Amino acid sequence: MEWVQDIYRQPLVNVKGVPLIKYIGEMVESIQSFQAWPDDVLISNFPKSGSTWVTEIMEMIYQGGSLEKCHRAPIYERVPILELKWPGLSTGIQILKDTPAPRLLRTHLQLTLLPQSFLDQKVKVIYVAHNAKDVAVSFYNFYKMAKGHPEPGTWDNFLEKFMDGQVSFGSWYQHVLEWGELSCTHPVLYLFYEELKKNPKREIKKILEFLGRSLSEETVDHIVQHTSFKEMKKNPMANYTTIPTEIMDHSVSPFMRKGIVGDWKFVFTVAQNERFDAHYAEKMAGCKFNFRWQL
Ligand code: PPS
Repeated sequence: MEWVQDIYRQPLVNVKGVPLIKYIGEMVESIQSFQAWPDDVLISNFPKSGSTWVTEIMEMIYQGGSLEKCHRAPIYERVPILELKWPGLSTGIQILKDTPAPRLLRTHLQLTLLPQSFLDQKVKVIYVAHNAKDVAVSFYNFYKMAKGHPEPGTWDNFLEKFMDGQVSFGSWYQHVLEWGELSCTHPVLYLFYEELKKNPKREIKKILEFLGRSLSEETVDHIVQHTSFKEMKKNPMANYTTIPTEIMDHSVSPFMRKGIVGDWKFVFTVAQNERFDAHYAEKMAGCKFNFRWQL
C-alpha cells in the first residue's frame, strides 16, 4: 500500500490558523461550498469528547432502536464525518452524496471552518463536550494508535502542545468557547460526556426532546444498554476495528480505550496538574460551562 508512507506520521498543516492532518486540511477548502439541508442534524465535538458514543445513540434513535439497521455498516459510513479523507476510504462528502434525508453528520472542525450553509439553514447542532484533562489523555493515546498524526512524543510534550492548541483540530479551549457561544443565535443542544456517564437515560431523553421525537421507555432502555461502553467496545460496527491497521492500530491502544471520567488522575503529575489548572483558569475565564473532572 503506497499511501501508507504518505500518511504515516506526517506533520500537521495549518489551515486558517488551525493545525490539521494533511488530508483533512485539503478537504476543508472543498467542503466550504457544501450544501446543508434544513433537516440535517450535525454532531460536533473536539476530538475524543465522546462523539462516537453520541453518534451511536443518535443512530439508534433514527433507526427506532433497531440493532439490525445499526449493524448495516461501520459507524463512519452510517454517519459521515464531513471533513474526513483517508486514502483507501470513501470521503465524508462521497458518503453524503448517497445519504438520503434526514441526514446525520459529524464534524470536529473549529466553528470558523464550518461551511456557512449549516448556519444559514439553521441546522440543529448537538455539541458534545468532555473535560479537557481526560480529552488530553485520550488524545495522547489516540495519537499513538492513529498513525496519521505526528509522533506524539512524551506525555509532557504532548500536554504542552495540547495546551498551546498545537494538536490536530487545534485548540480545545477555542473549540469549546466558540461552539459554546453558538446557541445565542442557533439551535444547539450541549451534551457533556460526564453527564452521559452519570445518567445516560436522562441525556437520551434530552436528545429526543431537542429533536422533537419520542420513543417508548423500553426502546430508550434498549438504547442505553446497546450504547454502553462494554457493548460498543465489542461492536465492530462502532469500535473502528474495520479501519485498516495502517491507519488505526488497536494493538497499540484500542479506540474504545477506557471510557471513564477521571482517567487523567492516573496520568497527570502534580506539577502538570497545577500548571494545567492555572492555564485553564486563564483560558476559560467567563466560560459558561462547568466541567466535572471526576464523578
Ligand atoms: S473521536 O476519535 O474524536 O471520534 O473520539 P470520540 O468518539 O469523540 O471519543 C473517544 C472517547 O470516547 C470513549 N467512548 C465511550 N465512553 C463511554 N461509553 C461509550 N459508549 C463510549 N464510546 C466511546 C472512547 O473510549 C474514548 O475515550 P477514552 O478515554 O480514550 O477511552
